[in-house]
Amino acid sequence: MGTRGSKPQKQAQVLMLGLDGSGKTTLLYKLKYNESVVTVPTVGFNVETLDTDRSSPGLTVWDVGGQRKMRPHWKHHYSDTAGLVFVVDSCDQKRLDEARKELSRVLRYESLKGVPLVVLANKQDLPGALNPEELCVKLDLMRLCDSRGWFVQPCSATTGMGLEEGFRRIVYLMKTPLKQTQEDIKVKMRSKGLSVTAMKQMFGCGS
Ligand code: G3D
Ligand code: MG
Repeated sequence: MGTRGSKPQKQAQVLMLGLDGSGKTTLLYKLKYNESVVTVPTVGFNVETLDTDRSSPGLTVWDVGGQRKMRPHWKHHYSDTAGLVFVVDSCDQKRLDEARKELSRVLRYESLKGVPLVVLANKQDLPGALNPEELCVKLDLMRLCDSRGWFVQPCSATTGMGLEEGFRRIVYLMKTPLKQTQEDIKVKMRSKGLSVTAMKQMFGCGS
C-alpha cells in the first residue's frame, strides 16, 4: 500500500470518520507519505488515494472533519461509500461514549447498510490506551454492527503501527461477502482453539 502507480486502477471510496482529535489526518498522511505532519483541525475534508494489490480496487480515502459542527456534513459522503473507517483515540476514555453515539448515528443510515467497518483503535503508543477487546465493549460494537463485516485494528498514527493492516482489512471486508467473512473467522478460531463467542467478542465481524 502506498502512492498510486501509473496504470489506472478501479477506485473504491473509503470514508474515514471519528471525533476531532482522534488522529484521522495524522494517520492518512502517515499512510500516504510515511510522514508525520503537524495537523490543524480539519475544516471540510482531506482526500487521498492509496494503492492496493492489483486484484483490489485502489482506495480513495476521505478524511472528513470530526468537530461537532462538521458532523452534520458526514452524511453527504455516504452514498458512494464502499467501506467505513472509524478512528478512535484509545486513550480518551472520557469521549468514548460520544464516539459510540456518533458511530451509532452513522451506522443507522440506510445508504450505509451492510457497508463494512474497521474501527482503528488509534494512539496505542500512549500509556493507558484501551485494547481492541476493551474498545469493542465500550463502543458496543457487537450490537451496533449487526449484519455488517467489522474489525477492530489497534494502531498508532505516530509510529505507523497497524495502519496498513487496518486498510488491508477494509479492502478484505469490502471484497468478501459477509457469510464468507464469518466462515473465515470460525475456521481461524477453531485453529486457535477458541469458541465462537470469545472470538466474536475479541475481533468482531458481523453477527
Ligand atoms: P483528527 O484529524 O482526527 O482531528 P489529528 O486528529 O490527526 O489532527 O490529530 C490530533 C492530535 O493527536 C495531534 O496532536 C496528533 O499529533 C495526535 N495524534 C494522532 N495520532 C496519534 C497517535 O497515534 N499517537 C499519538 N501519541 N498522538 C497522535 P496535536 O498535539 O497536534 O493536537
Ligand atoms: Mg483532521
